[in-house]
Amino acid sequence: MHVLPEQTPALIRLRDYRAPAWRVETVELDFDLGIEATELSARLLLRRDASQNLPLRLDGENLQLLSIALDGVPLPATAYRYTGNVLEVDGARDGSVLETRVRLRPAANTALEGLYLSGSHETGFLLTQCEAEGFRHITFFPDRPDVQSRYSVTLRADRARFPVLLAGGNPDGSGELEGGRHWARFVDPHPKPSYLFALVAGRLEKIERDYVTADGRAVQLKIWAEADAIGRCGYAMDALERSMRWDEQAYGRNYDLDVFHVVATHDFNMGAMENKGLNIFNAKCLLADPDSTTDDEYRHVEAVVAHEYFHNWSGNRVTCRDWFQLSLKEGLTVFREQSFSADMNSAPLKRIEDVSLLRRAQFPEDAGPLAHPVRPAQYSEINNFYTATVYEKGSELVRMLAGALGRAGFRRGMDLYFERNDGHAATLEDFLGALGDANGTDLMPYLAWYGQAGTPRLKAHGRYDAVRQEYTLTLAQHAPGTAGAEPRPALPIPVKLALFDRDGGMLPLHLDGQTSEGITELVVVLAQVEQRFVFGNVASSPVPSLLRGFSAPVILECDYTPGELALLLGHDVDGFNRWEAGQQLAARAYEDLRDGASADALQAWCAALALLFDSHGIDDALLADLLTPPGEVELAERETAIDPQHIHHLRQRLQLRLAERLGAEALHQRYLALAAHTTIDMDATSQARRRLKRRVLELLNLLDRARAGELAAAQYHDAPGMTDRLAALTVLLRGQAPQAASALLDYRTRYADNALALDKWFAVQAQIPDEDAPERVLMLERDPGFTLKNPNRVQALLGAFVRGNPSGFHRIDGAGYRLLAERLIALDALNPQVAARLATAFNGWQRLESQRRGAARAAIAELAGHHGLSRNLAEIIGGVLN
Ligand code: 0A1
Ligand code: ZN
Repeated sequence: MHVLPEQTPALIRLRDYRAPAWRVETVELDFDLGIEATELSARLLLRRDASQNLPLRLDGENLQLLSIALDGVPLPATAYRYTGNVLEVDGARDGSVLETRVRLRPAANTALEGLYLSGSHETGFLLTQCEAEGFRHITFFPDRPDVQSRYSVTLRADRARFPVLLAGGNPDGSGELEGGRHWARFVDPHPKPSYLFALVAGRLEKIERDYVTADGRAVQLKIWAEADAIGRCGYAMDALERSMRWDEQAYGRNYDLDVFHVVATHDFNMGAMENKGLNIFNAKCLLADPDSTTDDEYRHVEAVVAHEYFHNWSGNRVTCRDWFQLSLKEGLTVFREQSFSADMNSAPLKRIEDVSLLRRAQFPEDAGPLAHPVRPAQYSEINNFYTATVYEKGSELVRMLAGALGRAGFRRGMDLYFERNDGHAATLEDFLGALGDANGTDLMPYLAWYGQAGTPRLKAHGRYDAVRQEYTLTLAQHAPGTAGAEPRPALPIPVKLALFDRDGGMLPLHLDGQTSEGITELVVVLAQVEQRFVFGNVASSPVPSLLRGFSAPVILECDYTPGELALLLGHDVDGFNRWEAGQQLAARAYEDLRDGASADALQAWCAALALLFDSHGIDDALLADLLTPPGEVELAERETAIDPQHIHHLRQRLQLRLAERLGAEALHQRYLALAAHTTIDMDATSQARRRLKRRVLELLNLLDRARAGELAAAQYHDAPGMTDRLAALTVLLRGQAPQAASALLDYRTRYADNALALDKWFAVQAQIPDEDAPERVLMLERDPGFTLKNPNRVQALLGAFVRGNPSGFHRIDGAGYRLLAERLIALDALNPQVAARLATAFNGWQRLESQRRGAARAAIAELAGHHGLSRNLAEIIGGVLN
């Protein structure tokens, strides 16, 4: 039968949604596994929607069809048609059984979607990735999340080559076959969408733990990894157990199968995947040991383990009706993970980390041509919509809803959401409806947040009337990109606030004449374009602390003086807002340096931090963050014609001014004091010390390279773990220290066989912000450890260069742009998903100053003209060019 070439991709639109004409009640899959070729039979029990008179159409992506039968009768070629994407079958009825057999080529699958090989032919293992539309690369199926089916999966393979056979669901028998082969069966009692199907087969080791759920189910937790990695799975196991307990306590959610499998692979396009009962993790989000994992990475492992586990309810038991609702599971699950991590670690530090990520990744996305609503209205390639907007902004929207309902109200709402939608494919309306209904309130006004792109601006202006002892706060919202466009509805914007007197004390709040004794913090909701809030009994002109805890994902514009920001930086008891005041002040100090007009903010920033540096009353980790100005990407958001090299230099000067104010001697002494406590421990105090030690060393490195170089060289060699080692290496490289070369060489040799540690060796060099960055990347590409076939390695070198090194990537001659464009073509032929994600680094080129803009446009236009780009890359490049 003839396979037609792929057709021009059409746009899929939310408004075109139709319920499926055909569903699948049960699926029986039978795999004969092999690395070069795998064959599988699928038996689907079909259900027809009588109200739609449509022929049976199944998705199937370039499958080699070996046989096909309907209700036990082999079909003649005239009874079906296969275009290469869609299989149309004549004669199917409600209750029909369709049987197909196909052959797959796992070893040739470099896109890592569907069934593929991780590692080498000799020692690697087979696994699947089905979200979003990978199942159609495995078999013919209505591959959409609103088709939920019960799965029974049988795996057969050579026992020596594939001793471990896993699929989602509960184990349902295993045994020997002839010729050294064996089989195993898994049955999943919970109907699920096809994107949650998974299998794994190969030589893997495991660690196990018994777990009993709060509702009394005995569960075996098993984490699987290759032999050289199994020793690094213990931390993930602990994190899994903590996640399971937390979900029982915080949401009353229990695990619902007898086994929970987790598998680590080095070949994965994303962070991890929540397949029912068989989570698959990118090794970098699962493996952890002190020698190769930094503190930040430890926290990331804990967060991703929790995220995937939490999906079992927010995603699996209640799934999405269609991919436009992706944030229903992702935004909600990110929020659940953020709450968990805040409970496990320091809540303000977690908030700082999450808001930093939002600003670094999501705000620029939302401000450029790739901007899209949390619920997009259309897409060409769904894999391009696993974005910071859907995940991170989506989580902020859930946070606002949770804030509006309060802790108990949110829990009530979530209980109702799970109860109503268990086993169903839901929409964002179902979510808001359940939260509102459980609390007798209407949350539908928040739906507007899901439908519009762009970061809203919130203008705040305060006026104090000394005679009436009144403080009037005027809040106004402004939606971005609205010039000439239809006016958008006002969004509900919850603003958590407090008022401080000029000594840094919190004032009691009497809003609009209501007396609420003892209240010093409250939430006002701006529901109109502009609103005034009047506070009475205010004894002196206050300083407002607004959007505390970042209560809404907006850009706040408030006419603070540097002194007022310094006051908040010194006194705000909300750890997040204290940091935020410091960030605002640092950004103003940056502008002082850039414009040369005033030095008020610069002085205020340095003076406030010098006080905090000496005060000792503050957490080391928070102090480290306070001593760090906004990153280059965030600073660029404030510019009109962006010159990333200029921004880099200004930010360096800003930090130098801070370092000078603190003084080399004080920095050195602080470093020594912190270094005296060096341990390998993972408790919060030890992590906080390492974080501050790193920051202090970086600041000293700006002032006195020789001294910092000596300290860093010693720290590198004596480091008890990766956090200290990598920090020292970074300082040596940034300071161009004479000891840098030997440390790099030592690292390369020490970690030659540790892929995750080696990734950091590539990344740290790709991020050196000097003129030679593009040439350094070319040199590193020639290292035998580099390959375009491994997404983590691509991320480590090319990703770190284009995202983590703005001044290097944006070199004025356009060398960085050309390098990226060339690599994208090569990468696209191997792995379109990874290519498309990397290509988003071109986002925002329109706002570059003219010379760079021209060079970027030329590189992107040439790429756009390239023949045969994948749909993934074409959609991003097309979008970026607009
Ligand atoms: N649902 C996963 C993310 C994910 C999406 C697509 C993938 O395909 C390669 C893999 C993972 C999560 O949010 O964890
Ligand atoms: Zn997720």
